[in-house]
Amino acid sequence: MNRCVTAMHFDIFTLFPEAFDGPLRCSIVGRAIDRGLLSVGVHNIRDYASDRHRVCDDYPYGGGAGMVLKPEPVFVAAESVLNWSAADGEPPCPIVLMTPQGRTLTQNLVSELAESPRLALVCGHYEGVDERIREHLVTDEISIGDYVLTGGELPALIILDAVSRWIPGVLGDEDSVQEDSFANGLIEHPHYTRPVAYRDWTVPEVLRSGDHGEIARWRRQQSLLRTQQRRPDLLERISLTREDTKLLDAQT
Ligand code: 9D3
Repeated sequence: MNRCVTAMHFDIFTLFPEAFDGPLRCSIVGRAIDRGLLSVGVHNIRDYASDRHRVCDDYPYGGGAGMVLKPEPVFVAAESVLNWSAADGEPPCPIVLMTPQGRTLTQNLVSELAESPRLALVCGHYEGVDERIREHLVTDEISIGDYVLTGGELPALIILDAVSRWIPGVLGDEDSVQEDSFANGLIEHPHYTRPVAYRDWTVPEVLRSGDHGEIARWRRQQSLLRTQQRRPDLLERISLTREDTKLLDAQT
């Protein structure tokens, strides 16, 4: 499957750079940065505004509610950080605009983004961005789902988080990125750890049997059943083996 060959670099363009301070220091992403597998430049769009008050938004032509992100600071920020000019044509890496009108993020799209060694993410934070940013600067527009947020900062962090998992060495176990839910089109089986009995609730016998064939079958069956119950849409998109059909039928 698609995975990138080396470390990755992200450039994030935002009016709220402080939104990235905490998340980039935590957990797996924080460790990936410490280990040099991932590097992130967080760029304040406001630093690239040319007027005295460094204004980045303005009223919409034609009227209406809300403010619109001005083109100039965004173009100047992206062009200087990427060391490129929009007049030259193709940018050196994908420039992704975070917007509710974009393609919905999926694990497939994440794995495609992970093929690029460098990604630029532009976060809007107003009712909209000037259309010329879409037409002449960005190469992709992505939404993280059908709900309304206050800006593109959390969506950018979500893309960074999901893509980071595809960088070799970021996850402890190199195979887990492939094994994960959605990679095989099913949701996960239940997990248990010690103690074997918590209050009155015990761990299923099969998981303690030591019979790895039986355990794999049980887990597959649980994945199939859960997917059927909770995400029938996922089940329709994969082809079940005869064994899968048997496991599903055995339960009903
Ligand atoms: C009235 C039209 N609104 C769109 C639903 C305007 C609007 C509201 C909120 C425009 C931008 C925003 C802020 N959201 C994002 O920038 C955003 C977002 C989101 O709200 N949901 C899912 N994915 C994303 S990516 C960026």
